[in-house]
Amino acid sequence: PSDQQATGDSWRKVDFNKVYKDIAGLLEDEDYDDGSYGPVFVRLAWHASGTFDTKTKTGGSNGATIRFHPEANHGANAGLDVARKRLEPLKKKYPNISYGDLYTLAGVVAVQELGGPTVRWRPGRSDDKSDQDCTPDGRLPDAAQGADHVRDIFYRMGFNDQEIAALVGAHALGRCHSSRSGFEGPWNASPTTFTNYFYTELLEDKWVPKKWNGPFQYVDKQSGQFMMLPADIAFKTDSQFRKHVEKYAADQDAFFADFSKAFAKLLELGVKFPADAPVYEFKTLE
Ligand code: DDH
Repeated sequence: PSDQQATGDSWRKVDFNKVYKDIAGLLEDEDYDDGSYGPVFVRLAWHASGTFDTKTKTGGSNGATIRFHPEANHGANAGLDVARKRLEPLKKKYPNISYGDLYTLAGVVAVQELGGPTVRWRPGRSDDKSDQDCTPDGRLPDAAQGADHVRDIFYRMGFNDQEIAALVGAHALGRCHSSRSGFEGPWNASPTTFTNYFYTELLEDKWVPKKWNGPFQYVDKQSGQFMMLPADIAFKTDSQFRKHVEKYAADQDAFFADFSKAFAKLLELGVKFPADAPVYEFKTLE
């Protein structure tokens, strides 16, 4: 599936409003997870981009190296083949779109169509032809660790504490799969709607260690239905992160505005866009 590359100016031939609609058409599937591929599309866009390193200027969504072994098989990327396979027919339909543009646009479509903010997005990423620029393992966060590790990882990408706290609000969406990360469960009761519930659940529920044979994680004491990763709990225990968490829990509009900016920045890390690349603000479908 990864044999075709779109490079150079080929994106100019693509009608991205059509691609947006076609991606939106791939979101719903009652037989998959909670009924939507949206959450795993958001995770694909994030993992394709979050490998960026400000010092060496390597990684990021340009090149779409996440398609290639060994990066595709890094532990953090387990399960993302599901999202790539779901999007592959659109690469066939629009051969001039690069994988890097397709994967990042899928994240934007999912955020918007699941009820989140509009996210500014630009085309112009080029596909690598081989695995030579795959990033080393370990550039994405390890969920078993705490605030220091989370800062190391996201400062390397060029984010500050406020932006990190805004980005992790994406954990309103989707769930953990024991078959992928080892962790299990959704963060809240509406995993296919983009909300500020990551923050409200984090602050309002009592989180206790889950009793099971799997990796150490938290479960809400009251219902036992929802989960938090050790790295999620760091946003409550670390006072600098918590400041932002409290704001986003109290003010969904502030969260949406800050998430939109930080997510757009994430998807563009390390990408050199042509000077005349248009900036899209897609209209959410009805
Ligand atoms: Fe995440 N995330 N993430 N995450 N993430 C997982 C699922 C999802 C961490 C670990 C995990 C972000 C930050 C962090 C989404 C979006 C984002 C899973 C479970 C783990 C583990 C995977 C599985 O088993 O299927 C850690 C650690 C961090 C951190 O340290 C901050 C960010 C920044 C985003 C983002 O999009 C901006 C989404 C969406 C999911 C749900 C995927 C799904 O299939 O459902």
